[in-house]
Amino acid sequence: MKRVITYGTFDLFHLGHVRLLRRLAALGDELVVGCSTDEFNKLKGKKSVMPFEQRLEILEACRYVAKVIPEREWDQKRGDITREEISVFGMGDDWTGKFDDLKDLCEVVYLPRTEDISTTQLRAEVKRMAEG
Ligand code: C2G
Repeated sequence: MKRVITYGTFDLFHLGHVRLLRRLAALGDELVVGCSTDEFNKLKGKKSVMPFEQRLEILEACRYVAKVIPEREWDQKRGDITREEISVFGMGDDWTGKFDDLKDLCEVVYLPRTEDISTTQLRAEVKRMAEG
């Protein structure tokens, strides 16, 4: 059983998230996602539109995701990889190089981001539409 893991906020779940999860899931048999808690997002300097519980439920409903765990801190990845028996750690390539320290535990891959879509862009678009 080849297991893959990734981490993120996944706010306003969109096509970029879907395409990343689909590609990561294709690298193994099961994909585990570490979903950033609201408290951890504060540490990341992020405030999500959707609270953790909603982002968690949406990820659990995604066909490419076998399991969702909370991401509470930067340093939990090594323990997660060991406990979940992970073979591949993957992220979008805006993180290229940032997690290479995990290479002693598992394969580390960075996949191209999906162009022209992001939570930030969606928020701005909704705001523009709401203002008419
Ligand atoms: N992503 C993507 N294409 C987009 C937008 C996002 O491939 N158009 C990817 C990002 O590269 C990331 C994942 O989707 O791998 C989740 O993105 P975010 O929710 O923005 O996650 P982030 O805030 O980068 O948190 O410990 C790692 C952090 O928790 C990552």
